Amino acid sequence: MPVSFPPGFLWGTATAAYQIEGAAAEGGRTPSIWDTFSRTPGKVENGDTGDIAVDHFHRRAEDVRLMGDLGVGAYRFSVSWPRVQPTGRGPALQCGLDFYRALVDDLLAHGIRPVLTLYHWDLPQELESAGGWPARETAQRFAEYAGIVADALGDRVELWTTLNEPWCSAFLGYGSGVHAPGRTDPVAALRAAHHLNLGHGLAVQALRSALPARAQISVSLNPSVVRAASDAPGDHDARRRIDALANRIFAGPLLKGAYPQDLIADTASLTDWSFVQGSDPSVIRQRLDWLGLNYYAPAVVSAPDPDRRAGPRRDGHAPSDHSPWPASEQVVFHQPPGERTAMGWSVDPSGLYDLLLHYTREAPGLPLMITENGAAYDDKPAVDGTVHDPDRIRYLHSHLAAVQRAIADGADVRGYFLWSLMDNFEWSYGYGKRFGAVYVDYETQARVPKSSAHWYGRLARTGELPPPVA
Ligand code: IFM
Repeated sequence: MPVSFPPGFLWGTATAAYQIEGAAAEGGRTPSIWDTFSRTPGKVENGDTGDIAVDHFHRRAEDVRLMGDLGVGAYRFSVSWPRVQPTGRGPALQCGLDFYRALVDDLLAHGIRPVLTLYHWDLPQELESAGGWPARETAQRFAEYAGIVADALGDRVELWTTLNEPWCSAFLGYGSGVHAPGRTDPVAALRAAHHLNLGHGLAVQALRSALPARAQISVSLNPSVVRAASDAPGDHDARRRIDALANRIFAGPLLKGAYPQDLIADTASLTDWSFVQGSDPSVIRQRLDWLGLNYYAPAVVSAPDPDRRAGPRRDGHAPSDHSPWPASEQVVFHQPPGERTAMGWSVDPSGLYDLLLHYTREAPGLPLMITENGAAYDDKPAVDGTVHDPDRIRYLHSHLAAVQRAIADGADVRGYFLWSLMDNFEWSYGYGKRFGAVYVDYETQARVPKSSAHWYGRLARTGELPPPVA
């Protein structure tokens, strides 16, 4: 029997600044690495950029009203670092902070709890030019920025998350190069992972000293649920290697205060890890109030294939000649049979169940929040203008049923955030992939709630999982 979701469970939607805001040059905002990357020919499909995106910067009030009408109880958004601290150092830009204050005030007026992400991939370009995440200094800069945002919004935001999906920042940004800044250097990727971890730890310290005691602080990871293709020892070892690079490189220092020994051994031909300095592990391991987990699909791997020339890439991420897996480039990734989304990602809710139970064991007593889950489909308006997305409803229903099973089996899950509130800029895929519960007509910027938005709103209002039909 499915259990009910616990009282107080947060039903939210999620977005990120660069994917929705637009207004790229307004109010003193300077370019982030994603502005530079997306304006570089060939980096993003169709030459799309976030210059206008879905114009949320100007349509903030309308978008909050939309969420209010749907009945969601929480909204996870990110702050654009170059909008509030253009060069990534020094004083804040008040008009940037004013935008987020107004957003939070609108949310609170509609009874929607704001959940603030400090970093969803838009590093100020000036900091990248000074070395980016492979440089230690960037971690210090991130902590300074965290303090600025905390001072400005700490009186009205209770739920905070430092980084979103640091794996993508490090390994897609500096390894395979399919994300900004587009570098393809495996050692830079490992250094970036460490400095993201360090930046998280320093930022938590800055937040704790600036925020009231009621503030709750977290980080949002995108752990890979990695499965071995068979019981062969080589496939199990491939699983271990990818698990270390995808998951334990973050969970190890964040939750246990140490990098896994097998990760250090696997990458020894590339680096001696001397960029990890004396007290870094204890700085990284800060007390968290909850852990954010983003889940889309599992990965299936088998033993390295020495004949592979180009490195294998993570399923669903844009193709690259460079692997995001330092020293494990030849591990083979498989596409399991069965249903897929428009990203080519398999639909497998059992992965979400496994993830929640895994972190229940790994971090006993730490509440979990699903800070992203959702699916892209090729949604199109019908002649009457309505948008029906039964595949997305089925996806959401099956994944939420998996959450219920995980709760029944002991996972302390406190909330769920549908990715995404509305269609938006899907990174190197541009506007070609639609993840939204709300359809956006990119010509007119009109918003049309899809049938999944109404379905999800009903769930958010009642707390009861409706049948998987509109
Ligand atoms: O759109 C992204 C989001 O920015 C981070 N998590 C995955 C989503 C879908 O790819």
